[in-house]
Amino acid sequence: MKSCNVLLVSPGFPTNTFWNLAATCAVVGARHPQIPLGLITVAALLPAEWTCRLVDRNVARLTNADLDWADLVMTGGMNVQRADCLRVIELAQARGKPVVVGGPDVTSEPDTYMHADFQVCGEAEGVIDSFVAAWCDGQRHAKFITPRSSVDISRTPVPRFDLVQRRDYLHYSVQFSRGCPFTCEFCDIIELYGRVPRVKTVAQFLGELERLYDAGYRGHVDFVDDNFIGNKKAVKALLPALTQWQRDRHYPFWFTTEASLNLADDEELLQSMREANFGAVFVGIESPDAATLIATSKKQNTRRRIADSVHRIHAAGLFVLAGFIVGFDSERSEIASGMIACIEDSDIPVCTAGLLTALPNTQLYRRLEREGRLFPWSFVVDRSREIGGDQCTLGLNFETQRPRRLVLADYKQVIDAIYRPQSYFDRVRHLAAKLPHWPPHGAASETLARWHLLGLDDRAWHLLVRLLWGSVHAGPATFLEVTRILIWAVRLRPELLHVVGMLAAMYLHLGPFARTVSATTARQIADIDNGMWRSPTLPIAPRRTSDVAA
Ligand code: B12
Ligand code: SF4
Repeated sequence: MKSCNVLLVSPGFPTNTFWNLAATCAVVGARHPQIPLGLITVAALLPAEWTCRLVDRNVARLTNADLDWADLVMTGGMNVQRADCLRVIELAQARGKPVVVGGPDVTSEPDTYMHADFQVCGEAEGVIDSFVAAWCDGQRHAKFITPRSSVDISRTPVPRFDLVQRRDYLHYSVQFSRGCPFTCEFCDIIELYGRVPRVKTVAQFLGELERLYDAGYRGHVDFVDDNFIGNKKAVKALLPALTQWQRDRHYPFWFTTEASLNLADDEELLQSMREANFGAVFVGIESPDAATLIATSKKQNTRRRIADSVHRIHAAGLFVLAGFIVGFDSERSEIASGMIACIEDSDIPVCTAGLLTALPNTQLYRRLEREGRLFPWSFVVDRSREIGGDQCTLGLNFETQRPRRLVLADYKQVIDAIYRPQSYFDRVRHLAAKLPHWPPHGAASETLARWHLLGLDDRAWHLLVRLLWGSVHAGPATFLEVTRILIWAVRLRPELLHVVGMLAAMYLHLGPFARTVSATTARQIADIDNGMWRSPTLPIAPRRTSDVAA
């Protein structure tokens, strides 16, 4: 096979988003939180004779020299990367380079990317061989579609971790499964990756970790699974092997992941995760209101007191990060106070509280379209060009059931309350008072035992100074709280200094970000008050035959 120079370009994310974590990255000297796992997985699928290079626009510039080197440019990502992805296509084509675009955004909205030379919709494993054959045959325009859930990921090769520069990122990511069995109305994951979680084999997955280990990496690894416990049987088979693998190597990694709240019901599973050195889990709680959870088909979060479930996860040694959403149809006026109370009772410091966004390719989107309440997607895209942002500032892309002003005011109340420095650090303190030793095993804990003796190693001193310096920049209230929490941890829970320092570092981004969200929301409220707001509602979509039949 002829060789081919492939330039993989990860498009930039907007900077003013919840997950950008810029100030947190600055503390540890990284430039971006996560590696572009999708693109480096695609790279691993390409023929061995082809040469791949990666430019992640979140950490490096894309130069003309990069483009001139390439025979082919491959790019793509998620919806918030769209503006930059379109720019990458333009830049590459301007230098005469054909572009292949793939990833979740093109899969959800292929029409936006019509002018790319090749489109790949769905998971690349399903069509990459057809693409390579077409390319080698001299074709220069084509669209490839992988049917949903058709890919057997137990055949996915180890991602090309070697293409990323370790120092640029907060941590590495891996993926054990794709898909989630639940049916949440607003969720696009089940539309993109299906409802039957597919998993890698244990040997295959440990092989991926081995690759990171052999490359000398130690520390945080995030499982980017849609719902880590979506296939409990497979996870229960993985965890003992993972624990043994970790033990044999003296726990080189600690893990985070995403899982549904019913994780709290399975004590054995929680213990196995702790044994394997999981330290945190992101949970979509969405709303404290049971009627809302039922209406949005998130029934797994009902039939329980949310705070009790979260405390059970904390007691097992994993701290919870959570997603909350304001703007559901069934919400009532008490939503703000209920959500604030739920967050405070649960001691969850890091909450992505966002405005409900109807993402294309979801049940919610289709329902709102049928009901004639959906705004054209350009509403989100145009505003994202103006203010960047994510679901915190760009949500509510539909006619809300309650007056829009009230929904925005409730949202602002939540953001203002939970991200006040004192409120955030009180939650950190309450959480830390309950967490057992963290992370459960391994090198990180040993480092922190040295903190206890104040025999800090160079790296720990360096991080401490940068954290304090960053908190000075975030304002006197933040500096005071960061200092207080560090002193508290050193005196009372030195073995938790790592997690406390990490949560403090996250606040350096989240505190100022919350203030930006609050100001943007206040402007939206003022626009409504001043009569400047007009809903760009679409005409009611014609009913489809399938809807009539149903
Ligand atoms: C980890 C993750 C994140 C991380 C960051 C990831 C990163 N790269 O920086 C965090 C937590 C920060 C995040 C945040 C958000 N995320 Co996110 N995230 C994910 C998640 C769970 C895993 C991503 C991943 O690594 N997957 C593993 C790789 C192997 O899969 P993949 O990327 O799909 O790649 C495959 C194919 O898509 C394709 N492919 C991908 N790229 C390309 C390129 C080419 C050229 C080709 C041919 C093929 C191809 O082939 C790959 C192999 O099959 C996905 C869900 C998922 N299952 O992917 C959501 C997902 C990507 N996120 C999504 C969204 C909406 C967001 C948010 C906007 C809102 C939110 N959910 O919080 C924010 C915005 C972030 C910001 N900074 O503004 C949506 C995107 C929807 C869309 N249509 O674009 C997804 C699909 C699901 C979801 N709702 O969360 N996210
Ligand atoms: S539990 Fe999470 S991933 Fe699963 S359907 Fe609901 S929102 Fe989507």
